[in-house]
Amino acid sequence: MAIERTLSIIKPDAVAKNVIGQIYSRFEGAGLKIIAARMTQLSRAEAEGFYAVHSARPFFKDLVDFMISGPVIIQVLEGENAIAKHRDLMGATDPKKAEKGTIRADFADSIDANAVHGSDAEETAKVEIAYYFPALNVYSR
Ligand code: RTP
Ligand code: MG
Repeated sequence: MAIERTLSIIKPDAVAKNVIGQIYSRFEGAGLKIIAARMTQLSRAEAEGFYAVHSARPFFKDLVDFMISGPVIIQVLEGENAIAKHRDLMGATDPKKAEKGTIRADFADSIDANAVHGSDAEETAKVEIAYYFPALNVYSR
């Protein structure tokens, strides 16, 4: 199986709930390595640019407002089949529909405040990693 990289964000609701460590433990428990990370408060322009693919959707403004409502932690995860593995750990977009034991089932409150983001395909992972880590200061071990 291929070693992949994927972009992960711990969203403002999960940072506010103080569950950063618990979420990191799930990544590590699944064999995903954190090879780059930073905590930041996104600007409106940064959040709009990141979610540009959703700019015509009715929930776009709420999504951007939510993403800039507090600090986030952004990381690059690396491992076998990392993109799909990470999405499995996250669970469905709507926490009400997320499988038991997933991050969103356990820590998210609503489809808007849903704890985490994860790249959904190889191409988007590449674009998203470059968006937040243009210099790619990653530390492969
Ligand atoms: P994400 O990009 O944040 O990892 O989430 P996702 O792939 O599971 O879902 P996506 O379809 O990419 O949507 C991005 C974020 O927009 C919000 N959303 N709201 N009200 C709605 O119908 C709706 N649909 C999506 C969610 O917060 C979702 O995480
Ligand atoms: Mg998405």
